[in-house]
Amino acid sequence: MKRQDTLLASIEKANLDGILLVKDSNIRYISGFTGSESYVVVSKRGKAFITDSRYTEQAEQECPGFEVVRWRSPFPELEETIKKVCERFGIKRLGFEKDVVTYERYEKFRDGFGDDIELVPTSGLVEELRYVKDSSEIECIRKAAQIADSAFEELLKSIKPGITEKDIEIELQYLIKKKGATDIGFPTIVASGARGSLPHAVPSDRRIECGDFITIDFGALYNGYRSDCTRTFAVGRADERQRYIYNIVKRAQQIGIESLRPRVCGKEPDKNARSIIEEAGFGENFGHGLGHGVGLEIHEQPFMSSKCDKIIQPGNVVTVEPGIYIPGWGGVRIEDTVLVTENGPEILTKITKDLIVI
Ligand SMILES: [Mn+2]
Repeated sequence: MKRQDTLLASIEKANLDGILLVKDSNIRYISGFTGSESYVVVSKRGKAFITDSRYTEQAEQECPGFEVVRWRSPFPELEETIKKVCERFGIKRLGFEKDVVTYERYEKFRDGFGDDIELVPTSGLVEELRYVKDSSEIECIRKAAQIADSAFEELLKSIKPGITEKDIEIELQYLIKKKGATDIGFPTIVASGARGSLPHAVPSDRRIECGDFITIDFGALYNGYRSDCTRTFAVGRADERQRYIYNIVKRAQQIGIESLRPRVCGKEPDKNARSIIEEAGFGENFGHGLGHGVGLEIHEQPFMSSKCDKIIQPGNVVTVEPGIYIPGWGGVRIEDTVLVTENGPEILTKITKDLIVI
């Protein structure tokens, strides 16, 4: 209820009579609905959950306080259904999420609603509320992180020269689900040997060789919430250059985490971690931002790059994930999911960052 009340306050502040939500994660946050392809209208006068026959029963169970309105044959079409809801709730100025409503969908709404309802583009009204996690959300992320940690530790036992990156991906997915996750948190990245220079490598048929570095970026989904963790480790042995570069990234990651304190600007941790990598001469090999928020989505606010203007707050859950990527050689990335507390950062993904050699 508190979330809905806070949203109502934001709507009023934006001088709107109501808001139409179409983004699944925002709908879930506000209504509790775990499905997809549905629409929510929130206003002072009422709250409607608009969906078709696939989801009406589920919505009635999951969304107390919402009037469930069915559309699609034999019921009226979507535009007409939403229009009627707005008329009943006295909505003349209706906000919509401009970053997710396609132009085609906007045209259909505009033409279907006519002159009586003004469509007003909005940005981040619900995301702004999701930015600071409450204790129930933090517990879900914590649980997701625990499951993923445990799965990774078990996965290591089965990695040996000769198996492929895809074998690793499949085994990790199996372990994450077996240990109680709803699903994996996002498509797993497995990058071995020279492929390690690809920050977002899709697992391939490449076979693991002795002396490889392997980077695995993985997470679990638990009750709608995600964890995100990356480790780079060696198979059989690690040479001097591998250890040297690993330790630079490890140091940068540590500095990034230590910088993650309430009331600092989100660009600060990026700057501090990046300076370690730059001073070591690898600035050009670290092309992405330091990290991002994690929650109902795998990538959400705050996006911690050099351009971030968000202020870090207790209750933010973010990743810290510097990397060094060298074409032809490979790469290293180390990532944790970190909770910001009043007392400083708390690391939720707890796998060791001492170089693992299996
Ligand atoms: Mn990440």
